[in-house]
Formats: sequence, C-alpha cells, structure tokens
Amino acid sequence: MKKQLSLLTFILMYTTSFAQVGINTSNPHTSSALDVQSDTKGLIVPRLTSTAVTSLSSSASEGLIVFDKDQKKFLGWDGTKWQNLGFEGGGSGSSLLTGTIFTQSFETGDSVNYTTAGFAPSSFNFTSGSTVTGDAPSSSSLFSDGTRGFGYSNNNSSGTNSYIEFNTVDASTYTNNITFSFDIAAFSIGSTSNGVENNDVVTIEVSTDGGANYNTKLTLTGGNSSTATNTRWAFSGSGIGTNSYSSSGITVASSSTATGSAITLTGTQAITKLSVTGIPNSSQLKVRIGTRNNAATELWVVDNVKLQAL
Ligand SMILES: [Ca+2]
Ligand SMILES: [Ca+2]
Ligand SMILES: [Ca+2]
Repeated sequence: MKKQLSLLTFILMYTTSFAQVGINTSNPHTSSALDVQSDTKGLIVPRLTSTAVTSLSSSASEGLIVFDKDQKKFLGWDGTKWQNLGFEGGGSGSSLLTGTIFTQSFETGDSVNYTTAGFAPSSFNFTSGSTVTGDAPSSSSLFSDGTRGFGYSNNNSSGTNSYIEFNTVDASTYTNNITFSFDIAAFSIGSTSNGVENNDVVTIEVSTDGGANYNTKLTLTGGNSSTATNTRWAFSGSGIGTNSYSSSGITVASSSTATGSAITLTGTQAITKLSVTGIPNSSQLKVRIGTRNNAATELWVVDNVKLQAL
C-alpha cells in the first residue's frame, strides 16, 4: 500500500501541470484533467452490484459513472437519476432506451408540450408564491419545483373534467415500462373553510392511439375514506397514489378517519404524488391529467410532471 501511494505520488508530481494528470504520458492532453494513454489496455471504472448502485444514489454527484455488474450496464448519475450509458441506438430488443421522455414544470422557460381542453380550459392558470392568511393551508408554496405550478379552480358542476393534454409522443424507442408522474396539492383560497371533497377529482388518463381513446388509470378525490369534506393539503405532504397500467383504474383518497369539514391533511394522509407505472411504449402515446372542482375557492395545483422510461 505504501509503495502504491509512493508511486501514485510520483506520477501525480511528475505529470501534474495546471492540475492535469497523465498516466503513461508526461503530456496530458490540454482538454483533459486526466489522460490515460495505452494502445493495448482499457480503463476499468468501479464495478458495483445493483444493490450497491442503489445505495450510492443518495450521495451520488452529477457525472458519476459506475458499471452495474448485475445488469451488465454502464450507468451515469445525471443529478437526479441513473442514466443508461452506451445504449442510445434505440430500436428493438435489448437496446431500448431508458430515461426521461418529457418533463413539464410550468416554468417560464419550459417548452410548452401540452394544451388545455375539456370543460372551461381557461380555468387553468399558473400559480406562484405562497398561500396567505385567510387561505388554507396558509404559508404554503403554490408550486413544488421551480417557481410556478399549474392550478385549476372552477365552479364546475358539469360533472365533466378539464384536461391538461400532453402532446403525443413516439415512445417506441423506449423500454416497455414507462411511468407518468406529477405532484399535486389542494388548497382553499380566500377561505379557511373550503377544500376538496369526493366529487372533486384529479385523474391520470392514458391513450395508446394518439388520444382517440383514453383509459383512466388513477383517480384522486378530495375528502377521505370516512366522511370528511373540504380537505386541503400542501405539497409538503408525503402521501402517494399509484397504479399499474395493466390494472383496472383505481380511486385513491386520504386514509384520514377525521370527520366533519375543513380538515388540513398532512404527512402520508396528504397525497402529493400521483403516478401510473408500466405504461407500454406506444408509438402514439398520449397522456392527460383531468381535473374538476366545483367552487371558485377550491384550487388544485399540479407541478413536476414527468414521463420516464425505467
Ligand atoms: Ca414548477
Ligand atoms: Ca369544498
Ligand atoms: Ca368541491
């Protein structure tokens, strides 16, 4: 060990100029911080089990590269997740892509990849800042990432949804295991006594034929499994609502057993993440988020929308 350290020290001292390091070269390329030269040998990056790769996620730095020896894949950490490296060819079989297909955070610089449709699309508006005294919950962000979310508020008694419809994507080059997800919160605005109940909904609807036919795979309702009405919750909640595409549509609601009206949900009772997993890699994949509420003081806010192949 001591000998190895001495050798490394020698190499570093011998070849370091302008903080560059060369191995088998005294003249590392000007574009490189580390230049490993050989005509006959390769470079081995750390080889980890899949379990070890997962463990590393919480401390990974953007740009980190490892080899997953269980999956036989080179992986790179992009700042938020592992990306499969070296399989960008697309097509069929084992070369199908993983990674992000699209995102939408409703920020001013985001490319707009959606339209609004259904009942009164003008009821969607960007939200920013925080709720104030007189709202419920108060002092809570009206977005979950960046500085803006997308809110829906309408005295909609039509019984039909309004929609955020994302553009059709050709997902055929991606793995056949796609997840659609977003963050959701519910507020009472300009009133501390309102909130959503079980006729106020947010849905995930998936089409594999470019929007001709949709399947509703997940429905979130206000209220809870008991009799509470006028429930509301901030993005700081930790509840999850998820369903698999291969399953029939399900409805999720808070597990709170509170009864009565005007209840602020927190923790796992506040469902702030919705997703549908296992979506097929259709060449005409189209996803929409349905929303409905029936009072001008009820507000759903959507943010951090992602379509990802796993
Ligand atoms: Ca945002
Ligand atoms: Ca209400
Ligand atoms: Ca309502």
